[in-house]
Amino acid sequence: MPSARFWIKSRPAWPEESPPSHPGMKADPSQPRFPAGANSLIATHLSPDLYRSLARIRSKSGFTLDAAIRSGLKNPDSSIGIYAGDSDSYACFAPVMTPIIRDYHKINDTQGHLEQFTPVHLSNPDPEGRYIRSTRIRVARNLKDLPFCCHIRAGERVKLEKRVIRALEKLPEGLAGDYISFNSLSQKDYTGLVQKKLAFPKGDRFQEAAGLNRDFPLARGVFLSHDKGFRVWVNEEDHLRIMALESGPDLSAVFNRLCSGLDALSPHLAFAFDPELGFLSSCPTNIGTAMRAGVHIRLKKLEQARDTLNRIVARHHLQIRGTGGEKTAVNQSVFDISNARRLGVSANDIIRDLHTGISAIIEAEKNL
Ligand code: DAR
Repeated sequence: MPSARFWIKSRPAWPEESPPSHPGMKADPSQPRFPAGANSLIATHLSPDLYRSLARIRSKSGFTLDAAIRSGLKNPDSSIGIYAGDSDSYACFAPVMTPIIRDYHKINDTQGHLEQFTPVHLSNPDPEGRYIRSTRIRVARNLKDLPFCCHIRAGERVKLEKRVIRALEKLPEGLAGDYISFNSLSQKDYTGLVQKKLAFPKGDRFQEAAGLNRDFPLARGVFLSHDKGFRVWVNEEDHLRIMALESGPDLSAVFNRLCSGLDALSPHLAFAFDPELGFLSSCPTNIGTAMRAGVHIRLKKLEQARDTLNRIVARHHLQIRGTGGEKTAVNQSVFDISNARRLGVSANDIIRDLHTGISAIIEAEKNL
């Protein structure tokens, strides 16, 4: 039973409330106005009373609720609408973060993070390689002593990049590679790397509104192992997105490569972590394992039998995204299918769910 620390009950004294910015400060901070039609989790859970009780709280790095909800205020189609500015945001704003976390991750206060990330040996779900185009597994990680990407200052971002580059030099031979700082690239070279999917683009409108694109491309970059099968994004939505990927269906090889990379980096980087919430991320959807394990899979028949596909996906705790990822369309019958759960399950649970679910989907595709 996780302690109540993050589940509000016996909270420590509130962090010092920010003093009124001027003597005439209104006793009642003006209520945030969510766009018409907004049904994000922040719009659902942030009542006027709750806003009043949190409006003056500042986290240890000075982050405020107003800053946290900028994206949800600006984008009526936000699904979540709030980002954390540092580790402390999860404690400071727990009265609204907790219901959002429980709602999104579908957990109650007896469930919490499960830590298990060990190598696996799974059968090949697509031996003829007829369906799975590629496999990609990533985790989000943030350093615990720096503000997260929507609140970090320019100098801190540069410091973080240097610290990560030093840690990358400790990778074993099989994962060794090169770090490419976007600052060092011409616009043409940077755009070329983005088109080849070797570099990440500037954040979308949700991330823009959250402040994640500030100072771009300062201290942004990617590490690419020599075989391109292990990569690290620096200062995207999180301080680090650590990933393993390859063409084809070898889930075990990709999972085990990521496991090796994390084992090599973790001793040199202190990650933001909480026993109940797991690894802490900018977006509360990514806490826990902070893992997204998925495949790009071509399903010509199930594309025409979407209810069948949706039933199998739900049964195995998976989710469907478009070919280009979040909020994109499915092109040429290629679906992005990945784990739906990040918190309350371990990394090994996730890869097992993916393996079992993808095997069932391929069986259904064959039988249609
Ligand atoms: N688009 C934002 C975040 C949703 C989750 N995806 C992330 N974190 N990349 C929203 O509130 O809809």
